[in-house]
Parts: sequence; C-alpha cells; structure tokens
Amino acid sequence: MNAKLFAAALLGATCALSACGESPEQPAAPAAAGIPGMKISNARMVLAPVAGNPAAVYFDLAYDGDQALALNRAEVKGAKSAMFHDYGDYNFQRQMMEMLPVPLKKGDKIEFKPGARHLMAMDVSPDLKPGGTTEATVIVSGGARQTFPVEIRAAGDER
Ligand SMILES: [Cu+2]
Repeated sequence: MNAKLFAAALLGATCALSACGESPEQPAAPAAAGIPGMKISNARMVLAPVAGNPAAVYFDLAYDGDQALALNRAEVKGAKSAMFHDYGDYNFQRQMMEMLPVPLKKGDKIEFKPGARHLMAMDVSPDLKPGGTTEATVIVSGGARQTFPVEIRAAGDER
C-alpha cells in the first residue's frame, strides 16, 4: 500500500467512526450564519453631504426560502441606529417615513434604492469613509438575521 492510499484508508476509518456516533456531533450552526434562502447583493451606503447626517443604505434582496417572513429591522455597523424608510404621501406631500414590515415569500426580489425603500443609518461614525466598507444586518420576524458587506460612497458618487 502506498502512503496516499494508506492516508485515505485512515480517513475512511475516521469518517466511519463518526458516522456511528463515536465522536460528538458538531453543534448546529449559529443564527449568525444567515437567513436560509436570502441573498443580498449590490449593497452600498451613500454618506450625507454634511458629516453626521443620516446616510442611506441601498441593496438588492432576493428571497428563495420556504418560510414566509417579514423584514422589519436592521442594524448598520458604525451607526448608532438604523431603520427602514419608505416614501409615502402625507399632508399632500411625498415624504420619507418609517417602512411597514415587508412580507417575504419564496421567489420575492426587492430593490432598496434611491427614492424608494431604503435603510437609513443614523449618527454615522466619522470612521465610515468613502471607499471603505462597513456591515449591515437585516432582521426578520422571529429574530433571524443576515449580515452583509456594504461599500461606502461619498454623497456625490453614483448611487
Ligand atoms: Cu430615509
């Protein structure tokens, strides 16, 4: 038997043992691993022209999970607080307001984009600079969360 074959035989023996329950099972992945079926892409934060003012976070969300969810909360690293906003008509004016929870079901695709639903980051740390990155986390009903990287852009950059 050559060395490679011998190693393979050893590995095989180890796997067989654990399959029989001789070694403790791996603990279940923590909730931080994400929301099954959720994919978030194209995430970017656009800083306010005036430092310290709220910054907007935009991203594309695709959901292909079996469980129906509602998206209602989020966090942004480097911001004291964050909340989802939408635009609506109030007092005969189109203005920004708090977003109602968004239901998610299998096959849904939602764009969080300028002039529509977006995530607003409040009290943004001066450490968040154009060209850098931060992280945002979306939280759904039931408390499952998914964290994703967010590119930071200056106020005048393409959104
Ligand atoms: Cu807003």
